[in-house]
Amino acid sequence: MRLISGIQPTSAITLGNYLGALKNFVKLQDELTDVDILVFIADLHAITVPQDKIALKKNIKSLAALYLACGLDPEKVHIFIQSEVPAHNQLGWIMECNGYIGELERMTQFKDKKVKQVAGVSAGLLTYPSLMAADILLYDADLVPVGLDQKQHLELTRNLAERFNSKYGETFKIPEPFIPKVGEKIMSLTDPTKKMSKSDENPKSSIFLLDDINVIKKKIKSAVTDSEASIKYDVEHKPGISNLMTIYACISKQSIQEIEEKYKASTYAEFKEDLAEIVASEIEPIQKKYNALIQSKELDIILDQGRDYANFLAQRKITKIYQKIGIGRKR
Ligand code: ATP
Ligand code: LTN
Repeated sequence: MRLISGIQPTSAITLGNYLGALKNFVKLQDELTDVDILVFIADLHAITVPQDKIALKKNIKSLAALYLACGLDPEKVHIFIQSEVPAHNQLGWIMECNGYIGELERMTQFKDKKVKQVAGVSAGLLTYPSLMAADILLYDADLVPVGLDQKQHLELTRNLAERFNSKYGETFKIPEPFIPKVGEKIMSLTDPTKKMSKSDENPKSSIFLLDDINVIKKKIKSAVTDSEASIKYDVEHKPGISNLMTIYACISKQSIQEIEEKYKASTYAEFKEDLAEIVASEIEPIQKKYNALIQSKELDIILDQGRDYANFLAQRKITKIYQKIGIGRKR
């Protein structure tokens, strides 16, 4: 069985990325036996929107260190940088030729991001899901742990794989998404009807794993809630407190019912005070490990090994795919 996932190095990662994706990579690594796990840094995806080259370089390295600091074990997981495995681009092109503009235009993320591009919408922003399909299909992955916002891209990946298989014969495994039951969509702290996102213009909306611990606590204490002041889970009518309860549940591993019971006589301020401590105690050790790793040589060694392993698998697969399609000379 094989598992693959990636995160874009578009900025420092948020608590949403951590609870919706990264924490689950670690959980699956610890729970599953006999599984080959690949986790990569999706730098080719990051450039679908403008990036500052110095910041991008820094974010790539920083994400690699965060993967390890959050608990990915290089003995169990192959960590690599997407752009260091050229077969992603090679299969990405084939997937572009196998997909339709109409289905790409229907992607919610494309529609949301398109309107924010002041300097023009890149063709890559539209074809991004074809590259994402390539990332997954190249490795015949069975399972792809992601947050809810990526579900649609996973469905497209499955469609592209099935379409290719019926056109050229059995080639790709059809992957399954793995979306957590709690934490699949952590919401913004300033507008709990919107997803917490790395690229939100308001820094108070998102908790970044590398934020100063006191800043993290302040952001939680000033998170938007309703005026009713009862700690009850009700996404429709009380999205702010429900989001904070989800964060609490993900980290403490208590159920929403247990949290409701525990805080039935408490104020929002008391609940937020406890949540701030819980989040801080989750993030503080991550930051300590991160600070030790970011300057170490270990990081480069791990990324070199990950690149070599990924290239070995990916090269073998792309050769077969070229043969199936009839491009090149090799038969
Ligand atoms: P950007 O704002 O640059 O689009 P992002 O915060 O949406 O970034 P991605 O790199 O697109 O982050 O996502 C990495 C992983 O984190 C994906 O699996 C995605 O589903 C998950 N994820 C992102 N935001 C959240 C969130 N708010 N809650 C849960 N999971 C999330
Ligand atoms: N599109 C994803 C990142 C990503 C990914 C992948 C996730 C790129 N390729 C392959 C899982 C598998 C996002 O979070 N924006």
